[in-house]
Amino acid sequence: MAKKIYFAGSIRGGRVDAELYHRIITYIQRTDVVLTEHVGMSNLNLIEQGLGDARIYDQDTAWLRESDLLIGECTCPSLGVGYELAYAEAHGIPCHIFYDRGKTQLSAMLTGNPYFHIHPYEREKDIYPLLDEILNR
Ligand code: 6K6
Repeated sequence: MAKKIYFAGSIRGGRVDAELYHRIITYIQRTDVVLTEHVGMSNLNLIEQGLGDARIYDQDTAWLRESDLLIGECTCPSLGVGYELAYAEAHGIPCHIFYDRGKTQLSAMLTGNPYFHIHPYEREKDIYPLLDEILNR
């Protein structure tokens, strides 16, 4: 059965990796459901204007609670993604964190927590076989 995946990536923390998020989301969608497809959208500024922050928080925390797995791309630091990771941990949702080791040093609050499955990568192409394993393909 298709799994429900909460994909977490930076929004207000910066959109430098938005196209990468889109490619990862599209890859996951080959077999599974991504609850947070909007994280990879390029026209986010326009869409974001229409939504209140309280609604965003309520919707995202509800999606987190119903998700089977969180997959985060954390190269671009984001307070919201950090919050989502802690929220997912508190609700027992498995979390897989990807980051480009050549571009950033991940927070010790993530690398130091054995709850999180951390996947440093050097090239984007390294991400996809790991996703296959995580998604049991
Ligand atoms: C609607 C469509 C696209 O964007 C919106 C409105 N904004 C948000 N909608 C849904 N989730 C959001 C929005 N802004 C932040 N988030 C959540 O926080 C996402 O799930 C991201 O993983 C994370 C990003 O946090 P920041 O601190 O970088 O914004």
